[in-house]
Parts: sequence; structure tokens; C-alpha cells
Amino acid sequence: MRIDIMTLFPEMCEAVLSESIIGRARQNGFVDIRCVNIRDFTKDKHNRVDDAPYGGGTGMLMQTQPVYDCWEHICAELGKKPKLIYMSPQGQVLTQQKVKELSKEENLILLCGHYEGIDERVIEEIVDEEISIGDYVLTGGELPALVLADSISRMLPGVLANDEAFEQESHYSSLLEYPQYTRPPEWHGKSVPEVLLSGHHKNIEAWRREQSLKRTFERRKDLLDNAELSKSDRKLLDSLGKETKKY
Ligand code: 4FV
Repeated sequence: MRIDIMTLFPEMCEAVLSESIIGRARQNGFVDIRCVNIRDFTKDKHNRVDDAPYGGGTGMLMQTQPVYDCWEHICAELGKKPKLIYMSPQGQVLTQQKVKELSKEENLILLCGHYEGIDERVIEEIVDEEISIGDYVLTGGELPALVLADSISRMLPGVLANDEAFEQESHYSSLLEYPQYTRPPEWHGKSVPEVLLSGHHKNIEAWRREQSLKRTFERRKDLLDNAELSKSDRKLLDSLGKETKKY
């Protein structure tokens, strides 16, 4: 998969995408992420890319030409027009389901706004989808684009240590993760749950499922609505007082 991030701050994005799991995945060719500087495409003699909003109002707006020409450049290089996603608070809030869906694309372009945003006319012309990472306002679309690039990249074969992590993850899809422990076995008088030291995989599996269901019930009941629940899952949730009949 290739992801092109259109941004005014490519260094900022590179700094994050060159570290750890994603950094290694790029080096090993499991994912190809490019950060393209929109300012490189401005025809403004003062190298400007933004201007004051018509109708007044605070802040500046990114202009059509640099954004459009940057997009055209990437499409010309690829010989096609990949799906372009504009990161904005007006978009649908990102979910793991959407991440899974987008991870099947061969190419994606992520457009980062900055300042007050981007002139609506170029959004109408080149944007296929708007995605938000949450109902709060940031100074730029870079962090949202990095969130999306990270969440998609870790779904790609070879990026995570063992792809098995996925199956596991999908089995737990839409449930909150179970608590985890590592050495030392005792810390501040706190021990590790016995079952995890038992080596009895079936019991460990059952305990982890129970913990995920309990946690999801306590913290995010809304997630249970689209969770795949087995009969024993329902029995446990019923015992927790969550009538599951309607599921
Ligand atoms: C945002 C979000 C976000 C709005 C104006 C960038 C900022 C500024 N993007 N999820 N929340 N964007 O706050 O995606 O240009």
C-alpha cells in the first residue's frame, strides 16, 4: 500500500513516521508512506499558500491552487486518482471498522488542512471522503493524518510482529482489551492473576474473554451493540446484569 500525505509540515509527519513499528515497516517495504509539501506547488511569488477568508473572520485559509496542483502532481506520478481523504472535524468519526476498510486500498491520499482550513471549492473538487478523529478542534490535520496512517499501516501484512495479532484482535473486535501483565510477577505487593501463570491456554483464553466483556460492560456498553457474542458471552453479561436478549 502507498499513502501520500499532503501537508504544509512534511518534516513534522516524517518525524513521527520514521520511528518504531511504522518506521521499520517503511524501511522493510511493508508500507510506502510519502509526505508531500503543498507549499512546493504554490505559484505565489511570495511562496504563500493561505489568505484571509472572504466575509471576514479570524485566521487564514489555505488557497485552492497549491492544494490542487499538489494533488494533480501526485495523481500524475501514480497515473491514477486514488481515494483522497480530507482530515476534518466535519468528517465521520474514525472507527476500527473504517480503518479495516481503508487498509484494503492500494493507494490513499490524506489531505491535511491547517489554520482555519481549506477553500471549499477545492474540497468539492478533489475530496472523496472526510474523516474526523474526534469531536475537538486541532491546529492542523497532520496529527489526524498520522493517526489514520498508523492505524491503517498496522493492519498491513508484515507490519506487526506476527499477523496472528490480527486474528486475535478481530476476535475481540469491538470489545475493550483485557488487562495485561509482564515481569516482575510481584510489584508493590501486587501479583499477576494466577491463571496467566498456569500455562493453561484454554483457561487463559476464557479469563481474557471474561475480562474484555466485563471491561466493555463497565466502560463502553455502547460497543456491545455490535460485538459478536457467543452463548457463554451472553450468560456472563446476563450475570453482570446486562440483558442481552435483544442481541
Ligand atoms: C480534525 C479533527 C481537526 C480543523 C481546522 C485543522 C483542524 C484545522 N481533523 N479530526 N478533529 N482539524 O481538528 O480531523 O485546519
